[in-house]
Amino acid sequence: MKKKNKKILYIEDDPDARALMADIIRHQGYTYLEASRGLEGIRLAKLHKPDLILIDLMLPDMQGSEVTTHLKSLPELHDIPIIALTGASSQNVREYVLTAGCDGYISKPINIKEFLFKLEEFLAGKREFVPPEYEKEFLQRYNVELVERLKRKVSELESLNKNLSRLNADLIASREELANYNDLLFYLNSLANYLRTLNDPQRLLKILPEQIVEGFHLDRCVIFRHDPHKGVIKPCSFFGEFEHAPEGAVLPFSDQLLQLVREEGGLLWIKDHHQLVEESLQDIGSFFNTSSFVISYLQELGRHNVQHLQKEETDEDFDPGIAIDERYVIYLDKHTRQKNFATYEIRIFKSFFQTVAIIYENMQLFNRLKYLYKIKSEEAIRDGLTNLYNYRFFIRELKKEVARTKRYKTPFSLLMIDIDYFKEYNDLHGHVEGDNVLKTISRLLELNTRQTDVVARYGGEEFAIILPAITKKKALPLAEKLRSLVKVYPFPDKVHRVPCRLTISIGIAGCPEDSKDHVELVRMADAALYEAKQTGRDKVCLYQG
Ligand code: GH3
Ligand code: MG
Ligand code: MG
Repeated sequence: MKKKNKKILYIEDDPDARALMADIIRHQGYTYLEASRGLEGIRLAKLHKPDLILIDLMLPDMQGSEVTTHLKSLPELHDIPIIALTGASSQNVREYVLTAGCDGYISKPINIKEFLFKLEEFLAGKREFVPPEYEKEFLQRYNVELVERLKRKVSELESLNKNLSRLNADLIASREELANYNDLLFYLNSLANYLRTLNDPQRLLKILPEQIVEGFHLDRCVIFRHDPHKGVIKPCSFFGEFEHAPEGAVLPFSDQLLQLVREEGGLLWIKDHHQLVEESLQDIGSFFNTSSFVISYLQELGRHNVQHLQKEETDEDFDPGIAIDERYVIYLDKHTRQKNFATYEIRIFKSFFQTVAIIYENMQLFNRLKYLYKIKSEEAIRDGLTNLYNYRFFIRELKKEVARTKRYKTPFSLLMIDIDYFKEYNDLHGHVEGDNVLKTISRLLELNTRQTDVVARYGGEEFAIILPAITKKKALPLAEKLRSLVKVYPFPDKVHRVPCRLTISIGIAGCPEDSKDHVELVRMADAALYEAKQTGRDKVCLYQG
């Protein structure tokens, strides 16, 4: 092997000595490596695997002998010759370096010629003679080192193993948690779907506590109605085991507590008594005999969603106040099970209650819409003054009746009614009194006909009545009855201070007798009415074709 391929590592803390050695060794064509500390020397030896190591006995961090013993204990470096550079050549030093595992030593100060000669010898494989007793001692040191290393390895492995078992336990726990989480999510989803099918908000609040307690494995759930003016909450629905019956309980709920809940986004989780800083919270905790519970404010959770909506989708006139007008507080705990909530459960509750808030809001809006729709559709078919059916509805019903007659051959009659000399009454008593007469006559007509008859205000002081399943002939006595009822009715007469008498005239046409066309029928009943007017009023006339 060529010299220049040989690597020599020098471990020495004295920079001058290193500089000198660098010169000598490089000059000979060897590759020179150097370290100023023991640990650095070990690192370089492992990294470069030199052909020979020169070591000083006194190093700042370790003894040269310790470095040597360590290097010799590593199988991959075991065969590298290590030569100690000693300041003295006494027997003690010689014994010292050889028992440390050195393969030889060179005394300092060095004689370059002699040094190079020895270097060549050591590189060529020569080793200092080690007396058996030294070797025995070295082997003992070496064994001690080995045992130490083994111990260290074992303890490293042990701690690694401990970490692994901890990791494994964590994994099992998170697997269980994940399974629970999954179960809860599944339950939550089906419960939310079920709640969506209800359309009564009060029913939703009534069944919610039981569903929550059973599904989420809790002890108790109470829904309170919040009265912000009095600063109290009162139970309106609950389920679970209670030490004090919640009915009739009135618990405080201060503005500060509401603020706390608001800051937490609508759901406050009290983990232990340290958190019971607020007086209302202390009272709630002592009522339920627990210091670990959850309070959720339905309106806050709902508002949270509405605000979100408001920003993105609605105009400025949108009033989130209409969403939930009742304020509800949901309380839950699992105190008697001696268990605390897990963070994932709280997250699930929050998203669940948000869903409940949305469902609750939607139900309220839906019911309001239904109510408005009912009012509006009634309004659309009723006359504003008399509350009788209006002209539009009358025509629709008339068409239907005509169609029914055509199909089932069932007859019906149509009455056209007009108040006699109503203009005079109006002129004498004024429009307000005239309106009252219209209302009174409307009631008389309504009360004295059947539920299935359609009594409508045709316009002005004219009325129309559809009498299903009644022939023209049978309609006559009924019309006569209506006429006489009006005739005897004492309408107010403020001018003469005596009851005023008013009369009506009625014209009757029959379907299918007179016509099977609704426009024709109206015209015919009108013609009969005209005849009644012409022949003296306060009369009933049948259409005569
Ligand atoms: P006739 O016996 O020929 O029917 O005489 P009349 O005065 O009843 O008939 P006319 O058609 O001349 O007048 C109808 C009057 O009904 C005119 C109007 O003052 C009155 N009228 C119509 N609609 C209303 C209403 O909604 N309120 C009031 N107060 N009066 C009404
Ligand atoms: Mg009239
Ligand atoms: Mg008229």
